[in-house]
Amino acid sequence: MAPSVRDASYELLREHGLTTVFGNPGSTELPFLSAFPPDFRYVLGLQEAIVVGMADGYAQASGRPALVNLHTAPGVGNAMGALFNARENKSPLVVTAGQQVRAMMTIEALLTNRDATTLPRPVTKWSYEPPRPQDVPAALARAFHVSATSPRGPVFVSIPMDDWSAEADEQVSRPVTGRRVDGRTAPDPAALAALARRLGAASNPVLVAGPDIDASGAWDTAVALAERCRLPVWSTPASGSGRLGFPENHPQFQGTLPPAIAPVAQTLEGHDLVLVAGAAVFTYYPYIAGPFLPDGAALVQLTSDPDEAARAPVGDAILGDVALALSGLLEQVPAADRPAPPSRPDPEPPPDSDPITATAAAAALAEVFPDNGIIVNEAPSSVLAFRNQVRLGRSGSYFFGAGGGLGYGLPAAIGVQLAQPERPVVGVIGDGSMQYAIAALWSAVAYEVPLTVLVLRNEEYAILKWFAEFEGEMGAPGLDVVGLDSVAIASGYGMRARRVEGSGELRSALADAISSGTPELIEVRIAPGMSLG
Ligand SMILES: Cc1ncc(C[n+]2csc(CCOP(=O)(O)OP(=O)(O)O)c2C)c(N)n1
Ligand SMILES: [Mg+2]
Repeated sequence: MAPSVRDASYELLREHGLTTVFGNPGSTELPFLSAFPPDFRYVLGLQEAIVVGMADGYAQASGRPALVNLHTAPGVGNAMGALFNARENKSPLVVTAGQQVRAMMTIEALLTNRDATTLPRPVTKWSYEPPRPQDVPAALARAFHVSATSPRGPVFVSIPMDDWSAEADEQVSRPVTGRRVDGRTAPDPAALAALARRLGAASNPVLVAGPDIDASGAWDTAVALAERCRLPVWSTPASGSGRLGFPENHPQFQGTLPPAIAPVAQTLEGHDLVLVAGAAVFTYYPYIAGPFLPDGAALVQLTSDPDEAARAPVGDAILGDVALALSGLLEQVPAADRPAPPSRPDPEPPPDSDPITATAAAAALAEVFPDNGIIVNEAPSSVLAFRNQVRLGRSGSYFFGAGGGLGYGLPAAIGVQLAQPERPVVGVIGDGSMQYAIAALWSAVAYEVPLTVLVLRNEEYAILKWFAEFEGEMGAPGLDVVGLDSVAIASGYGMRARRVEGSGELRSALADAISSGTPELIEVRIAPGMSLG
C-alpha cells in the first residue's frame, strides 16, 4: 500500500532537516500534528508574530530553512508583519497553514482560507495551494528549495486538512525526496576579473560590508580581502543591517554608514572606488537629498539578489554568491602597498548620570560580554550606542530586524538561542518594542531557552521623538509608554526577572544572567532621548 500524504510529507521534512516545527495550532492543523513523530520537536508560540519571529531567528542563526505551521487565514493574518520582517531579513522559512477540507471550501465552511495564496503573497517568495492532496509532498519540496535559494526568504503552502490522510502518489512524491538543489551561483568570471583589476588600480578604495557577508559564510574572506587591499571598511547603514558584515573590533573598521543619501556621500568623500558586498545600495531613511556618491567615486555592488542589483540607484553590480565573489577577488587582486587606514578611537567612557544613559548600559554590557556571545537588538534609539560600545568581532554575533517591524527582536532572540545553544544570547529590547511580541517570554520559559533579555526602560518611544524633532513634526500624540513593568510581566510568564539601577548593578546582574543557564530578564531604567554612540 502506498504511504499517506502525511507519511510522505514527514519523510520529506525529515530529509531536509525540517524537524523543528514552530507553530500555533488550530483544528485545521491537527491532522498534521496528531501522532507527532518522536524525532520532531514542536515549539509553541502563543501568537503568530512570535511563531514566525522565533523561526526567523532560528533559520538565520542555523543557516538553514525553518518550518512554520500556522492556523489558516487568521493565523497567517497575525503573522504578516513578522513575515514582512523575514523577507527583509532574507530568512528562509517554509510556512505552512491548515485549510478547511476540500469538500467544504467551495461552500466556505468556517475556517476556509478564502484566498489562501493571495493573503501572504507580497511578503513571500512563493505562495501555493496544491491542486491535489497527492501534490503536498512535492509542494513542500518545492517550497524548501525556493526558500533556500538566493535571495532566501519565506514561502507559503496552504494545506487542506483532509489532504494528510490521502494516499500519496508515489510517482510524484518519491522522486522529489532525495533531490538536492545546490544554490550557490558563481559570479561571471570576466566581470570579477575586471573588478579585481579596478580594485588593484584604484588609489583610495573602500569596502562597505553588508549582512549577506555573514549569511553567505564570507566573514573570514571579507577580512582577508580588506587586509590584503588595506581597505577601510564601513558597515552598511544600521537600519537595514540585519547582520554584521565585518568584525567591528578590527583595526580597519571605521564605523556604520549614516542612513541617508547625502550623508553617505559625505562619509565616503575622497574614495574613488566603493565596493559594496552583500547589501542593498543602501537602505536609506530619512530622505536627505544629495548626490549618491562623492565626486569622482564609482561603486560596484556584489550581491546574490537580482532585485537588489536592479534597484540600486547608482553604480554597477555583479550578481552571484557573495562568498564566491569575495574569494574570487581575493585570489586575483594584488596586495596593496599603501599604509593601512587609521583606526577609529576606542569608545568614550560614558558620563555618569541618574538614571544611566543607554550608552552607559551598553558599556556595562560590553564589560561582561563573552567573546562568543550574540546580541539580538531591538532597542531603536540605542542601536548605534550598542554597536559602538560592544564591538562584536565574530560572525553570527548580531541580529537586527532589517525590515524595521517591531516584535522581531524578542522572539528572534529565542530562536537564535535555540539554534546556538552553546553561545550566550542577549536580547537588548526597548520597553516599547517588548510589547509587540511579549508572550514570547512564555516560550523561553517553557522550552528553558537560557537567553538574557535586557529591557531598556525609558518610558517612551524615544526614537520617534528624536525623529519628530529632526523632521520638525512636533506635537504628535502617542509617544510615551509610561508604567510598563517588564519585571512584573515576565514574572507572570514564569521568568526570573529583576530590576536594576546604575552601571554597577547592571554589570553584575548581566554577568549573573549570562552565566546562569536559565532564561532571565533584567530591566534597567535609562535616561530618555537618543543615544548615538
Ligand atoms: C510593527 C511596528 N509598529 C510601529 C513601529 C514604529 N516604531 C518605530 S520605533 C518605535 C518605538 C520603539 O520604542 P522602544 O522599543 O521603547 O525604543 P526606544 O525608541 O525608546 O529606544 C515605534 C513605535 C514599528 N517600527 N513597527
Ligand atoms: Mg523606549
